[in-house]
Amino acid sequence: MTWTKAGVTLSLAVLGGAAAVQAQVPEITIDDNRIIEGDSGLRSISFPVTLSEPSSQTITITWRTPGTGSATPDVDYVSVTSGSLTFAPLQTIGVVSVDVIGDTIDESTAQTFAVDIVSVVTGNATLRKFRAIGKILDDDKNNAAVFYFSAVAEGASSAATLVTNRLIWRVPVADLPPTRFLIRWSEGDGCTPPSSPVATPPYVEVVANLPDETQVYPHPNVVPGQLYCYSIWAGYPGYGPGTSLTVRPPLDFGGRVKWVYATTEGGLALEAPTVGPDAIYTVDASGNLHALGRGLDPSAGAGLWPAAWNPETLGKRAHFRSPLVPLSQGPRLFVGTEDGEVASVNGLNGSLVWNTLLTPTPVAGGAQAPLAGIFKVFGGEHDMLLAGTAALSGNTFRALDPATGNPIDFFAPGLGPTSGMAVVDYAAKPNRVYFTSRPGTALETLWALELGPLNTDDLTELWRATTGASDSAPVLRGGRVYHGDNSGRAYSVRASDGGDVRSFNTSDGAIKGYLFPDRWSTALYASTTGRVWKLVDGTSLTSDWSVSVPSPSIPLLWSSQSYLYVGGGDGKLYQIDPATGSANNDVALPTATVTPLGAPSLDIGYGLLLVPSGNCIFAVRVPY
Ligand SMILES: [Ca+2]
Ligand SMILES: [Ca+2]
Ligand SMILES: [Ca+2]
Repeated sequence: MTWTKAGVTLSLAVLGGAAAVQAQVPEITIDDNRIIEGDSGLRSISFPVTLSEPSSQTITITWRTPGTGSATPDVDYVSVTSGSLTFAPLQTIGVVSVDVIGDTIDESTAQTFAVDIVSVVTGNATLRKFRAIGKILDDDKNNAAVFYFSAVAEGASSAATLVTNRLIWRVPVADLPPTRFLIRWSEGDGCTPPSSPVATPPYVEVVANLPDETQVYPHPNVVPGQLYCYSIWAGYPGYGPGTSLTVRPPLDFGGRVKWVYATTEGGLALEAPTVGPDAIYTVDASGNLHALGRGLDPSAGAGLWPAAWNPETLGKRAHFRSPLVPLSQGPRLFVGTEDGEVASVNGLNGSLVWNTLLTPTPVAGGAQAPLAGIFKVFGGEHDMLLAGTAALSGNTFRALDPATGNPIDFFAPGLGPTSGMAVVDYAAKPNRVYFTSRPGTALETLWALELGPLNTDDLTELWRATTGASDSAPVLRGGRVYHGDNSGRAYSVRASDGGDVRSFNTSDGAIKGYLFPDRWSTALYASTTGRVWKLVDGTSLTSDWSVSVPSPSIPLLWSSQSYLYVGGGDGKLYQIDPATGSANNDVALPTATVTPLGAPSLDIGYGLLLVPSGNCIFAVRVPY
C-alpha cells in the first residue's frame, strides 16, 4: 500500500508467509540509493528499510531528512521533518521515499543528502544502521567526456542483408556520470565524423538509466561494406568534447567475418588479443585494457564489453603481448607496461588489484618484457610471475608473487635488456625458465635458470649461451629451446645444458616475436621482413619452405585444422598450407583503408581467429 502525506510518499511492501516469529529483537537497517535528477518536477527516490528478524509486534519508526549532505534541502530535494513507517507483524521490508527536485543547472559536485531513522515509536526493535545516503546524479553536465567509445559491426549473412553497428561507450567516473549522450553520424566512403553537437539528422539521443555502466546503442539497418563515421558527445544541455570513430560493417565473406570491434582508443595500435574463459582481452597504445565478449553473435554479447567491465587505464602501452591470463589465479590478468610497471587486474571488472614498478625502468619508448608465469595448479613447483627489465644497464630478471606483486627473487649477472616473454619448463625438476636478451655486460643472450626446489625461491643460473641479440621470445619443444634473433637467424639449443647449438639464417631481417612450434612434428614457423618460413629440426635446423608475404605478422598454427595463419601488411589474412607453403586463400578485411594486420589469436571454442588491424579486431571464422 502507499499513501501520501504532506508531499511525502510512504510505501510498504508486505511480505506474507508463515515465517516463524523469532524471539530476538529485530535490528533495523536503512539502505542507500541514487537517482538521476531530471530537469523539472519531482522524482521519487526510495530507501529500503529492513528488519533483521520478523516480529510478532507492529513496529513503527519515525524518520526525517536532517539536512546533512551537499544537496540543498527544498532546492534539490523536498525535506521531510516527520515521516513514519509501520511494519505489520511478520513484515520485514518497508520503503521510505523522498522527492528529488529536477533542474537544468550544471551542479559540479555529487549531491548527497541523509535520511535518518529517528526513533522506534511502537514495538521492540533496535537500530543497526540508522542513516541512508541519497545521491542525486546530476544530468546537466556541460563538460563531460566519453571514454572507450567503440563499435561492434555484425557480419552479414549476405550482402543484401542490413545489419547493426552496436556502439559501446563508458563513462568511468561512477559518482559524476553524464547521463545523456548525443550520437551523430555520416556514411559512405570518404565520410567524416560530424564535428558539432547539434541535433541535426541523422542523430540519436541516449539517456542512460545506469549511467556508470557500459552503454550500448544498436544502430540498426546499416549497409554491409559501407563506411560509417560516428561522433558522440556527453552532457546536457551543453556538451563536452566529442569523440569519433569509423567502422565498416563486413561484407559477406561467405559468413567468415562474424564481427568487427573498432575503438577510438590508442590510435592504430591494438595488440593481438588474449582469450580468457570470461572474455577476450587486448591492450591499446595508450594503455587501456579492453575486454570483449566471446562468441559469434554481437546481439548475444560477442565483441561487446561485459556490462560490469570498467577498464583500468594502465597509462602506458603494454608491449607485444596482451595480458597474461593464467586461468589459475581466479579471474586475474597480468600485464607489463613500457614504463616498467607490472599490474594485476581483475578480469571480471577491470579494476586494479596491485601494481609494482620493476627497476631499472626501461629506456623511453623501450619495451618492458611481457610477463611469464609458473603456477602450482598446472603442476609447477611455484606460483611466480617472471619478467626481465629492459633498461640500458643494470638489468634484472625477477620473480614476483602473483597474489601481491611483491618481489620474491631476482637475477642480475650483467644482463642486457630483455624484451621477449620467458618460457617456463614444467617438465624439468627443479622447474626452469628460459629467456633471451640483447648482449649487456655479459655477452650471452640465451639464459636458463633453475627456480629452486619446491618452496624455496632461488633463481639460479643453469647455463647461458651466446646466440644472437634477440627481442623475440624463446619457445620450448621436445627438450630444445628455440628462438630467433634480430639478424634473422633461428636457433635450436639443447635445454638440459645449452649445448648442441644449431642455427639457420633466413637473411631476411629480424625474426618476429617467436618461432611457432608444431607440437606434433619437428616443424617451426617464423616470420621475417617479407617471408614466412617453415623450419625443421632433425639433426640440423633447416628450411623446408618459405613464402613471400608482405610484412607478415607472427604466424599462428592451428594444429587441429592443419593451417597456418598470418596477418599481412597488405591488410589480407593468409591461410597457408603447412605442407607446401601455398596460400590457399586470402581475404582483405574491410578496414577503411588498407591497414596492416597483426598476429592472429585463436578462440578455439568458437573456431574464430581474432585479428588486430589498426583500431580494429576482426573475428574471422576459419578455416576458409
Ligand atoms: Ca537536470
Ligand atoms: Ca539539483
Ligand atoms: Ca542539475
